[in-house]
Amino acid sequence: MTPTWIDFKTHNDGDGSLVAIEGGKTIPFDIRRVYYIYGTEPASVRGFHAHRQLTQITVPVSGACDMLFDDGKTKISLRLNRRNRGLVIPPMIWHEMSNFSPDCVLMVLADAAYDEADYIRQYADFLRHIQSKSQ
Ligand code: T46
Repeated sequence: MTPTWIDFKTHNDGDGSLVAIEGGKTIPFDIRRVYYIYGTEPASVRGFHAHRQLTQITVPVSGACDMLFDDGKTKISLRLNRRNRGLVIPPMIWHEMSNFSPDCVLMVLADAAYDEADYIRQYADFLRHIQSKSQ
């Protein structure tokens, strides 16, 4: 499993920095939804699910956190800590976020509206789906 990172162009003009993200251009899909996670504690752990269809890109616009990626065969831990770099979360990747810095604000760009039916929230169900696809 090789995670996909997207590096965004940073415009520095001496009075700060600006990063622009355009759907279908900077990132490979039209943005249908944006949400962000903040106010986490260092011990907070979130996620614990996979999506059936949804593709998302996470950008730590402040601070940092870890993201565990699990494709049912391999688990890798990734550190999100660059404000100008996004991590693609493709469908059918079990993911968990942890080790949040106190200032972490994790922005997420998604290619579809919120749909609870798209979530697989039980790990055993996730493994069953992976196994049924590989047969
Ligand atoms: C994901 C990771 C990275 C909504 O009402 N609308 C929304 O668009 C979202 C994303 C969530 N919610 C509600 C559903 C729950 O009642 O917000 C509550 C918290 O959601 P959840 O427990 O799924 O949050 P996380 O941090 O575990 O996961 C979130 C996203 O839900 C998920 O798609 O991939 O961030």
